[in-house]
Amino acid sequence: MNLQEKIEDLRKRTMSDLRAVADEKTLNNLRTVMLGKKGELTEILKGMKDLTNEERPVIGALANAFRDEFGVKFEAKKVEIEEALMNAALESETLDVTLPGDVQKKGSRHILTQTQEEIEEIFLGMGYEIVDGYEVETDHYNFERMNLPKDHPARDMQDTFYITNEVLLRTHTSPMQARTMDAHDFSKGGLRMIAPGRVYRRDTDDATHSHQFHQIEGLVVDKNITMADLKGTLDLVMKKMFGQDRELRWRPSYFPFTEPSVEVDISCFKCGGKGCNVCKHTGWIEILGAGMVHPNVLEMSGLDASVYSGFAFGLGQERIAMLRYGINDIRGFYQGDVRFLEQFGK
Ligand code: 2NM
Repeated sequence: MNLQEKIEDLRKRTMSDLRAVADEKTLNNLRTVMLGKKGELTEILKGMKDLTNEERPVIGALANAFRDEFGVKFEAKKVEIEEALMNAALESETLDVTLPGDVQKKGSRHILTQTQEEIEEIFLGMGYEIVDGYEVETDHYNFERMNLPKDHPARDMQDTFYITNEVLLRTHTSPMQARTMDAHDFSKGGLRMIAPGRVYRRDTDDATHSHQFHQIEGLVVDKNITMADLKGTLDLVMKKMFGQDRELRWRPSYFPFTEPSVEVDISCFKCGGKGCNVCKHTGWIEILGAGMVHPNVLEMSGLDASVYSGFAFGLGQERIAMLRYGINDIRGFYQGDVRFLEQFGK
């Protein structure tokens, strides 16, 4: 077999091998066998220098044509293999994007949480800090510091869940007010805070009473705080919550921790004051209690009550939500019945 025939033979074998190749590894091996350092075509090209001047152009042209053809067919085969791989992957990994997805049922915030957060936003906007804290409290912070002496009727065993003589479930969020006043550095300015959270009272549960419920109490202490600040603040907050055309009615009241104390009513947001079922035909809705912080309460936090004064208020979250949404049984808040909860989904 002369060289020319050898090349032709190699070319035929190679092209046939190339056609048979079905994977990338075999394809690359074939290239190594042909064009690698010791490849068959490489050997032929290396042998060119031993050829006669007549042979060299003929064999050279043949070998080069073969190398070019191999290059082209090699690339074509490579693409063919890649496409086959891609098609196989597409075939085995088919995904019907038109299938309906798994519908995720979306929950929503509890209506009490929504109520609390809405009120928090209003007070945050006025520079108040939001403080939450212990539900298990000491007699000292829950009562003593709120100007409730040991023999005060509000400390009656009937009304409070005691754990020991000194430890109890808080009956209001006021203990957090006392704790925050204690920690506040009044040399850097006054205190503006609200304390939202769960409180506990010994009571028989019915449509309007629960042994645990939620409050928000507010407290502002600074120099020169007057009842005008209390009135202006609550007027603004009630209008934001119940509508700009609300009127506020202030009635004298009594709390041990404030003096003077007031009960605040708002004009009915449903009938505007004419009388309806929401306001029990009075035109007014009792909405919160408030007052000027009792000097004793200030003094017990180390403040000079002749220099500092403050106002405080407290409201019930359940009561607000019940009024606004026409909820007539407080127990609905705590039962977790989806039919109740989803009415307030946002
Ligand atoms: C109310 C009504 C009136 C009140 C008082 C205080 C504190 F800590 F300053 F003494 N906190 N909250 C307060 C005053 C709460 O709830 C109906």
